[in-house]
Amino acid sequence: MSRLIAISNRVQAAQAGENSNRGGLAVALSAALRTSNGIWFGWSGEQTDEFSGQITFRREAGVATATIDLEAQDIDEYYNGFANRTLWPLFHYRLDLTEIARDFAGGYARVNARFANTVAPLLEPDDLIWVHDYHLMPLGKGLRDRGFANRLGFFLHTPWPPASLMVSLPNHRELVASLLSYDVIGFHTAEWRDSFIDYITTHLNARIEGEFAHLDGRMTRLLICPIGLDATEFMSAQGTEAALQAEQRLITSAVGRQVIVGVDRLDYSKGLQERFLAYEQLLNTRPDLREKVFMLQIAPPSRGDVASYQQIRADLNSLSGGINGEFASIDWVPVRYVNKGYAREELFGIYRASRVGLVTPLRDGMNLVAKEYVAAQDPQDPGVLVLSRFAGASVQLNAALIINPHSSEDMADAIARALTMPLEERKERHAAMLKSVIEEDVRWWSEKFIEALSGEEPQESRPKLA
Ligand code: GDG
Repeated sequence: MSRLIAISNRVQAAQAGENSNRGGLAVALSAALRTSNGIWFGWSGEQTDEFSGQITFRREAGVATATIDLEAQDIDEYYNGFANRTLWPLFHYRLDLTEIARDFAGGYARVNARFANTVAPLLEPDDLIWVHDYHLMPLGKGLRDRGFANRLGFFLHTPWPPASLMVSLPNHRELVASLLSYDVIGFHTAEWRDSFIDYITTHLNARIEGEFAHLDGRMTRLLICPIGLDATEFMSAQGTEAALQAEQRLITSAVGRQVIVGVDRLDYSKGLQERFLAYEQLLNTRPDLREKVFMLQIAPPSRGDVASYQQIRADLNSLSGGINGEFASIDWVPVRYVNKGYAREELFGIYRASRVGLVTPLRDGMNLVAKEYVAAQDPQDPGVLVLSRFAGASVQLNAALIINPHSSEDMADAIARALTMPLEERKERHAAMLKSVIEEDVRWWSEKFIEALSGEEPQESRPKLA
């Protein structure tokens, strides 16, 4: 059996059942790495005065990890720069927030080369190499240039933007062409894959045959592989002390009011302002609902070094304050806005106590919160998921109330409908979604990708011999 080498910006090995902030991805990858005796390689999150290429080897949660430290300039230009100020906004259709700077592009190329140089001595010829996310797009080509003929795979956790946006990146051709050095590229949905195909056929003259893209004699499989939740692990929170306590605390404090919940990293892609405005619209147009509901928004800050994230934080402070100032009474606060994170078991209890789950991103590769909300519901009395059509999750979770987050009216109507939905309809919608969350879980996802990475080709789309 080949070893799996996972490479991502940050390394976060995790134990199944471990009650940490680490997401399903960490748990699934850790499981796959343990089975294959693999290694997880990436940045430690630490800063060093001068990059030395020195690797720190550890065993965390039974997984071999290999990490490097980066210089302040690397962190500025590669991580806070090209990854978070150029690619993230661009890939989430926010050209207005996309910052183009040569320093950023230079830092990105330098750090990707540093990754390639330092990981190279660890690789054996039949290792399967799985690179994650937009931080490391050129890494596959970097390894090919250094003579590696291994099977190389890349998974994109974000959307792939339309070609008309992609071309605003000065080095777009070189960057996207480098992706075709991989043997497999995975996307959450057909929409993101089709957008990629549109770019590579229009701007690189690549040829598509079945599931494969051909360019310069190389062949890359374009795989639709939606990430799932570690449903078993997440659902095992049920009945734990932490989950029950969080659930009870929320129910008791609600004094009979229905809870509308949102849980998101504080990020402009998550549509938080639009959500607050829709809730305000609901309170304005449905006075009968005032004092009967409240919205709990949990939003742990992220990427606080980037100005656009500081801006959204300020905007949300002001929006939530405005709504509370306008509508609150001596014993009712319409918005409970919390800028801190909770343990996963507590989140389970919070979701379970909430009648409505609001997941309203303007663009999201997948969105695991939507799946967590479904997994945490009581199947005999489930809450209702209100889900943006612009989240990748809306493909599998199409039994949610699907909304357009740009329309406050649409969103406010859906919240009102969710609050009064009859039990039978709630159960039916929930059962359909739970089936997908359980069957297409994170193990299903990693196995599907690793199978493709191992070179097993789909019968129906095997390329015809020329
Ligand atoms: C990227 C893509 C794609 C949030 N608050 C707390 C907390 N969280 C956890 C959630 C969830 C995770 O963070 C967020 O995952 P998402 O999928 O919603 O979003 P991104 O972070 O943007 O992830 C996304 C994902 O990659 C995987 O491919 O789905 O589209 O953007 O698990 O629960 N966790 C804890 N406390 C919190 O307060 N413990």
